[in-house]
Amino acid sequence: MHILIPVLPLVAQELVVSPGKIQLTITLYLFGIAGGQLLYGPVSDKSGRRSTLLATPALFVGAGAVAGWATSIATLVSVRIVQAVGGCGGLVLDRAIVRDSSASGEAASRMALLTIVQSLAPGIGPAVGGLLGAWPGRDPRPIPEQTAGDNYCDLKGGNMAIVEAEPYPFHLDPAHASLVIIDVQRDFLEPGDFGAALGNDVSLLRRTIVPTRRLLQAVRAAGLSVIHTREGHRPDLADLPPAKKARGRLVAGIGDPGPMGRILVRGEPGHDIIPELYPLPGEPVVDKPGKGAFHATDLDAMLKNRGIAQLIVSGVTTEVCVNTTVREANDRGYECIVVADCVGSYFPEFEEMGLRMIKAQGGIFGWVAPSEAVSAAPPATRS
Ligand code: C5J
Repeated sequence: MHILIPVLPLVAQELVVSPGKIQLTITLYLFGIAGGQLLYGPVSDKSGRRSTLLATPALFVGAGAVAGWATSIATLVSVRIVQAVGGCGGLVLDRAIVRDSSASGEAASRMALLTIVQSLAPGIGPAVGGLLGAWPGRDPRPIPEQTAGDNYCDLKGGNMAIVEAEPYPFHLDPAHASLVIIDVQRDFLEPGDFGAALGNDVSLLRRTIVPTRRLLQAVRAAGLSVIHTREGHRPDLADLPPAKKARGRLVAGIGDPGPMGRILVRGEPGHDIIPELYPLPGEPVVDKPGKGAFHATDLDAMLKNRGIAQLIVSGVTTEVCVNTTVREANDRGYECIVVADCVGSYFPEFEEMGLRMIKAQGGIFGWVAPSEAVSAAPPATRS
């Protein structure tokens, strides 16, 4: 168990889960150990102590191997419980063997010796885990340093940078640019929530999480402002147009009870931003009742007050709120660069067309570029 402790943040990053979820791999492991203790007494009474003791390492190692390849938190936690049940065989059975085979005066000292030996593993486990985590090829440095390279410093220095974009290179002015992350809300992205309940494949949106985290970190480190938006309505639904409420003829639509509270209602868990991309204190969150982030919000004033003229746009969904916002921004005179791998749609064909519509006709609404090209943009004036 303890070998995992130093690398938990890396595992959380790889599986794109919150610190709270990744720590279940420890808590539920301990529950597995507790449950296993109840199991092995009766089993070994029937099948023999030694044969049961020899079978448990197989369970431990097998589950450990599967854990190493797990690609989702659900798989990782499940196999960790199995691993714990395997691992606790030794804890119960070796004590039972000592008790069965010791003369009455000897048992206590032999058990104490066992406890000493068994304490060594948890003692050295975190150190081993730390070493493995820092093994060459498993670089634990923060993401922006890995992805942005030398050029990143130029962006940080506030120099104009050239982003390789379509339909042609975009001159990014970090001093007057802001990252706008559209509607990465639990109602849209969480498995089992509103978007999924409508029959959508949320993994198509969730694939944007890792690149957006990288972009977010690079942009924050470079000192650009970050603005988050959330689509949703007042709890009394006074700002929900009846036409929007009626649209789709949904059994459970906006304002109705959903898997994470009332659907798209402010203050409800599902309305909030996913933990992986949660705003830092001080980063503005714009609550918008419409698809576009400018409609009925103070976003325009906020941008103008900060002297922002360029928007780096990410979020969901590409063809709905991202596209609507980019068009609104374009009409208000902002230059938008949409980050292709950081926007997502439930419909791959709309994703593609949504991006093509932005960059068509010489960039009729703006530019499109991959996140790497934005965070590692070289300076415009390199000697
Ligand atoms: C939708 C959004 N698709 N944020 N909202 O209803 O794109």
